[in-house]
Amino acid sequence: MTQINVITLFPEMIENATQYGLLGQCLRNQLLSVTTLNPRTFTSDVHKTVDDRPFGGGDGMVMLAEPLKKAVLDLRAKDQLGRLVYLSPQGRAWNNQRAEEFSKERKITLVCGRYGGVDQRWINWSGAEEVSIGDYVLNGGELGALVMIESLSRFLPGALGHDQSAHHDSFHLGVLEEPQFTRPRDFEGEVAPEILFGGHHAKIQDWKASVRLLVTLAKRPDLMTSQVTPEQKRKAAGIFLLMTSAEKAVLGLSHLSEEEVLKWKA
Ligand code: 6GU
Repeated sequence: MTQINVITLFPEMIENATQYGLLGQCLRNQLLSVTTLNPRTFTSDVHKTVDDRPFGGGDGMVMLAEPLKKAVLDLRAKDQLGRLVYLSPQGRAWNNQRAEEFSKERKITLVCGRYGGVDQRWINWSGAEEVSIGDYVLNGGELGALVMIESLSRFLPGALGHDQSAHHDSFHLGVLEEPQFTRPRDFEGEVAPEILFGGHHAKIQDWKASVRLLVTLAKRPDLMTSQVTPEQKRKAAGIFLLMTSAEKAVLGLSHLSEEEVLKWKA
């Protein structure tokens, strides 16, 4: 079982948001345990102060080092600390590969800042590694912690249904997933791709692999990795060149030019 501790001034944000869907199932099935600690419970003054004005002035408040230090020491004393992370926009970027790496840890502690961040000396003292979930500013680390927890939970053995695996997900293979279709066959005049109804399992799998490459080329060419072989590219190009404009449209490939795909034929 993976143990994740979250140090946060808003424990309900973590406790509530982890109850749903596959993540909620991971918790109920004890693949994962998430506990919260509130730095406010580690204060000693009557006002339970957790922040103060920044030295030298500036916007916002800064979280005090002491309550965060006490929270970390409390976990360490119980041998529950594990890999220590501070969530901030200054951190190293999170991605699916790091989610898989973190899923192998037995214990993780995520520290959420609020206000204008935490006293730098707490970061220095704790040796926490900093993680960012993207290039935008959040009001606190809680949503980042939830993103980390949910994305790493997908890599826990038994987290996803049988036959499913985070290793088949987008990003893991360096390509996006193919579009999905279900009933009805015709929706608002758009018809699901014919090949999906033919019952040729191997042909369908081949076609899907090509569509994934085409979708990646169309939407996220930056993701295209060298893992994709020239043979796979040639196959995908061949399929694209035979598609009708209705088929391209239903797959979201209308804006992919033949010119671009032809480079794969060379
Ligand atoms: Cl992980 N935390 C905070 N507070 N802001 C962020 C972030 C994390 N990632 C991007 N911005």
